[in-house]
Amino acid sequence: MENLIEQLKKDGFVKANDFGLKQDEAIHLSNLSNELFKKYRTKKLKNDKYINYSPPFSGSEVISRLPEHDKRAFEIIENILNNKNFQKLFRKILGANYKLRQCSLRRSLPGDKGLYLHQDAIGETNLTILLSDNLKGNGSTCFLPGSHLVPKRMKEWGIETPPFLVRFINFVLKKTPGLIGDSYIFFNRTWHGRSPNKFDKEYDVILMSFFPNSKDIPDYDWSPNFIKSIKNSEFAKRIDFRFDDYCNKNQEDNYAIEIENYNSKVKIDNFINVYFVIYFLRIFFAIFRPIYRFIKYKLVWKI
Ligand SMILES: O=C(O)CCC(=O)C(=O)O
Ligand SMILES: [Fe+2]
Repeated sequence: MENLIEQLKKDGFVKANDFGLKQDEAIHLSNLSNELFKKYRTKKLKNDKYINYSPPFSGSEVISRLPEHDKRAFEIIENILNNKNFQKLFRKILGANYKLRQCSLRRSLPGDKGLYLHQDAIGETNLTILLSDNLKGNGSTCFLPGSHLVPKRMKEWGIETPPFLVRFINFVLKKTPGLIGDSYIFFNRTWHGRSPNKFDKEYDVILMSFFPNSKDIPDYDWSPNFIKSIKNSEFAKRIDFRFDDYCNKNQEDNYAIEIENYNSKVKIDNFINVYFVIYFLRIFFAIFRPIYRFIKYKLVWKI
């Protein structure tokens, strides 16, 4: 466990298998994923305010609020949330009152060109579970190891990187290969995207996003019927974002927020790659952003 945390703190992501997920449970989730995507595609399930389906876009397809769709899926996720290893790890990185915001299915489709390199919300930390065997890491979340410790955010530099450009720095990015049921944890501050899917096959994962308890967790709704049906569960406790005076006075220290405070340093084995990427992207954008703007300006004036 300590090694795992050390590696997570060094690289910003880590493969983390032992959260008690059994093989038959992983297979159930994988079959369920196939079933749900098929049903949504053919519009046999209604798409209301709480049960969202995002049709294929940029090579991937998403179903939100997975546990609302299937009782067994809820029980499997509930078991993970109750797993002692899981709880110990998440307490250590997010503080005892960590919250769960989202739990979605993401499918990478054949021909997926990949997702741009980016960072997400402050404090956000993901658990991702593979629902397909994917030893090559095709269409898998990929990372620039150690980049969570870079003081500035990509947005401040304006260097969030589209897939065509990611190709040039591919050799320093790490994919997330594995077998069905394997899982990874990552800080969403780590520069990440999705690798292209070059095979004629879909690759599914569950993405669960956690936050340290704070009043700044972006809002998220679960349907009232679902909330009623899961009373007193660990899941219910973790999706309850109510933030009271007690919490306000007893803000927990946690690593996911610490790394936002610019005090950490990229560790030596990641240093060269991280700073190579930063300079490559900053120079690229410095040269091409003005050209792009110029072309756009010219076009606008012609019209
Ligand atoms: O589709 C993916 O693998 C990337 C997902 C992602 O960017 C995220 O969960 O924050
Ligand atoms: Fe992301």
